[in-house]
Amino acid sequence: MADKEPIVTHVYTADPSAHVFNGKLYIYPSHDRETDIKDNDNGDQYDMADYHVFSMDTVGGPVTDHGVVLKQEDVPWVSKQLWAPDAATKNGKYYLYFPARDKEGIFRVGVAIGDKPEGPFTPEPDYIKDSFSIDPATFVDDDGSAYLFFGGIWGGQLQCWATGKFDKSGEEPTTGDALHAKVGKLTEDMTQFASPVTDVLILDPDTQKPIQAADHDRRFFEAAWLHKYNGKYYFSYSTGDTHFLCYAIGDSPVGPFTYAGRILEPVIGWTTHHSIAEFKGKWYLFYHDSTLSGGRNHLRCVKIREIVYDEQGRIGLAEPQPK
Ligand code: FUB
Repeated sequence: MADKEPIVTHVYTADPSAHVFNGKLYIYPSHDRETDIKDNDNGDQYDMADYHVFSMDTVGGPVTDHGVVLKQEDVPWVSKQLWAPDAATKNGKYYLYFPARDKEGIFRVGVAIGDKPEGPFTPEPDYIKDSFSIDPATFVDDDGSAYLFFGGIWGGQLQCWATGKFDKSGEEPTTGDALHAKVGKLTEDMTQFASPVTDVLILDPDTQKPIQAADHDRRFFEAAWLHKYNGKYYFSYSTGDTHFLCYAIGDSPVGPFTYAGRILEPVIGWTTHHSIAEFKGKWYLFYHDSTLSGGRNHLRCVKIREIVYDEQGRIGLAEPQPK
């Protein structure tokens, strides 16, 4: 089975967040770039400085690169590292959510606003109050309620917020409950949290207790994503150091979710990060690997695979993943 081709090869892309706006498929990825920074567990090599938006009318058809829609120097609070973004629409506006380090080196989440899905986007002057860590992912439910999921451990600093205040010596626990992703409801204008953020609980289907910290094959690491299928809410995520994309199913957008399985086995490159969306009656997994750069972790490329659901609502790949 041949591997999938990258959707574009003229730039490196990663962390694809896909949405259908006005009948067109839009992808909001990270824009990877060359750097001399050596790979480390802090992720310093992911030194991105701007975002492009891509769109297409059909999966597998031509892809339009809408160019740079937001750049680091235009965001007053940012010092570096524009990591995985996402986008949402409400009230006729489009919102680009993005994580970056503030001037003190602490990851925060910002929002930039535009009139069109392809941008450009004008950043709010400061980050979202009380935001922290990385990988924002939005979900707007059928009733118009909007949520922002986020969090990532190790370089993403989630472990530094165990007490509610930033502590740079914080470490991932080795026993007890795993660290949880976070979710907050957004205000009507989409620019702030409407209430304090809460934990995204992923329960073990056998014990109905939270997945444990030592369970690296199933615990949340980064790359939160929420989608809805057949009235159920699907929370999917990366397990990081074990390199799986997993998912859990719940009855509410804010959880709890019960662990349901793996979507994707490890890809070439250290990170794995995805989104899931329906387009023209089919469901797709948007993901990345490092094949375009010959395996360099920080130079990745976005790919697309069809997914299918079985009668129990379990996710499978439409075609098997090559070994
Ligand atoms: O692209 C930088 C970081 O790598 C993302 O924020 C993580 O999810 C991982 O893909």
